[in-house]
Amino acid sequence: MGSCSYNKCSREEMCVELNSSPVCVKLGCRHKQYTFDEMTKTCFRILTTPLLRWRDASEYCKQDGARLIKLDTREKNDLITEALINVVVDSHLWTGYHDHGDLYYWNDGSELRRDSYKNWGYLQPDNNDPDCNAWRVNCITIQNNGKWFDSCCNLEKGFICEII
Ligand SMILES: [Ca+2]
Repeated sequence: MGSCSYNKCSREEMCVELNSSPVCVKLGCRHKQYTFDEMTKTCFRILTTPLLRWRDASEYCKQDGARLIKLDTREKNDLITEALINVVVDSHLWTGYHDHGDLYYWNDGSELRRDSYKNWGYLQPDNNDPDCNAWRVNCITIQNNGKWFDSCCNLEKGFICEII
């Protein structure tokens, strides 16, 4: 027997006690422009307008009470890849991922470690971006095939936010 005082519901769920047992009831995302995925417990929003630089995209997400997405599991990357099929876009979208020196970080400050999930595109990261002068190729995009690329942070692109 348990109670809602010790519930393990996610932030998108509410705990109710049913016959003295805690049950998680799905609430959906608290921002209606976001889509909730049950399996990965992800609330995400794909934006193809406005096109923004990485830093501005990050700020845009914050206005939603969100952040640029952290693609830290295969399931989550697959979820977004599938969602991108329905988006008419052949360019790359910003993720919440950037580098600092030789290290890569998510925008929550956590480091991408050797054993972290990764889905780099062919020969990526190559510290190169054909669309700009290659001196700030430090922000990571996801293409609609799910592969990651390091790109110039100052290019204006679509992006993906998530509420955590
Ligand atoms: Ca690259």
